[in-house]
Amino acid sequence: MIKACLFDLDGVIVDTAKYHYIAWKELASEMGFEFTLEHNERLKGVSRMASLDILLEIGGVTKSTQEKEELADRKNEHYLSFILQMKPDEILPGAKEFLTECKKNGIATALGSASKNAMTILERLELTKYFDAIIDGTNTTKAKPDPEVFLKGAEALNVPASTCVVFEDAEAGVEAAISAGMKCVGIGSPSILSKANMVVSGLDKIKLQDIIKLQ
Ligand code: B16
Ligand code: MG
Repeated sequence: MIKACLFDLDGVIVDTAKYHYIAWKELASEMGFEFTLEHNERLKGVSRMASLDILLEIGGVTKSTQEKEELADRKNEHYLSFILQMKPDEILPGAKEFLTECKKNGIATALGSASKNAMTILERLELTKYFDAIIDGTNTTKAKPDPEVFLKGAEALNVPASTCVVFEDAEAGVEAAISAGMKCVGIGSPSILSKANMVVSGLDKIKLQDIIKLQ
């Protein structure tokens, strides 16, 4: 029986990818190269420092560890200037309703995000109270596709991994869910998320009853 739903943040609950994109693009421009929307796809679900490594590889640029830390901090300050302006109307369609359905039906909920800004984002969206556990970039050490973030979520909710369903928009996140021994609903394109048990375009396209069938 399904006992818990674990949600990725960016791409499932809210579209912060557009803000990450503007901030990374600005950094690339300062270093003298172009960063495109296609490049941005490679950064979805990837941690901040791993994203910076990909950005530097795209630009063919080498930096010292200290320079990389400064660049990551600068990118985050720019990103935060957008995040701090966010309002609850930026919650993706169906997300709040799905979380409410979970609560009504006694299904536990956890956030499983790579972001170190997850708490700030949830607060801006007024969604913190909908999650029984929050696992994010501040309390994980291994990036998706490692299952750590979701296994920690199941542990915090005190439920077996086999009773959890993960909602993910990134391929690495789907792989993390499957390695954790959980079911996975992909949010996005079926061709990219082919390893998920089912794929929908958004949380507004799925009902809690649909995921019970995944068992
Ligand atoms: P931060 P998710 C991920 O969030 C984003 O998809 C990814 O683009 C970002 O680099 C990562 O968080 C780290 O974010 O810089 O805020 O720590 O999809 O795992 O919710
Ligand atoms: Mg995501």
